[in-house]
Amino acid sequence: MAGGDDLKLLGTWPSAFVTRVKLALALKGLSYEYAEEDLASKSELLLRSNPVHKKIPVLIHNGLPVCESSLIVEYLDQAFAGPAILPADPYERAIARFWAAYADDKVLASWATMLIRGKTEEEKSEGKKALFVALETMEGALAKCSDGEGFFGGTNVGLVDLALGCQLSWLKAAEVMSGEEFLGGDKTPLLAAWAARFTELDVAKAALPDVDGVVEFAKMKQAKMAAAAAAA
Ligand SMILES: N[C@@H](CCC(=O)N[C@@H](CS)C(=O)NCC(=O)O)C(=O)O
Repeated sequence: MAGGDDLKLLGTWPSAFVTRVKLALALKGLSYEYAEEDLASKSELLLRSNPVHKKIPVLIHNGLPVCESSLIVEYLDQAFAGPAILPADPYERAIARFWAAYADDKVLASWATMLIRGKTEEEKSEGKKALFVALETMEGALAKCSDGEGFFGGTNVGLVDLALGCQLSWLKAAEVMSGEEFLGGDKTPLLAAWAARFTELDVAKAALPDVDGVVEFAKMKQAKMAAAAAAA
């Protein structure tokens, strides 16, 4: 880390958004202090650092807070040396941002609906269907972006790899909980190989949450939602 740089990350362990930032920090070889937040009782530091959304992750760099996981990743890429996360070429940069946003808006939103946000069985089932569609679309994006290399960023892990890679424990948990295969089969063979490759990276081993832990967390969220619905 550059001399005198003080980095602190506010997060929660299961959050894919936090995992994305942890991956970027690991990729850049940066050491940082990590503070686990209790979202039921947010710390003064979190409320002061992200007064608008009051959400994690927040990265605090030398006392200055940066909010929103994708913006934090871009900030880290610009503020620190190390492997580039965004492409240098403006057009490729725009394409990478497009697919990273798609990974959030379609992939993440779909498994979240299926596992923790969907209120009815119908909503959950719609989430599952949308997840298959979104992953098939990402399969096409991988074929185009990787140019025959191993990652969305080509030979290197880039913005889209982080955006989808941070979701891998949740996608595995979705497979465990539903008995469906989301990554693999004849629809997403490239994506399945990419996921295996990504999971083997040291940065992924250091940052991805434990799948069993995520399954337990999702079940706990589902039980809470069911109890709230029964009480309503
Ligand atoms: N768009 C945000 C989403 C962050 C987010 O949704 N964080 C959730 C946890 S995964 C949170 O802090 N929720 C607390 C709340 O909504 O009060 C990002 O990319 O950082």
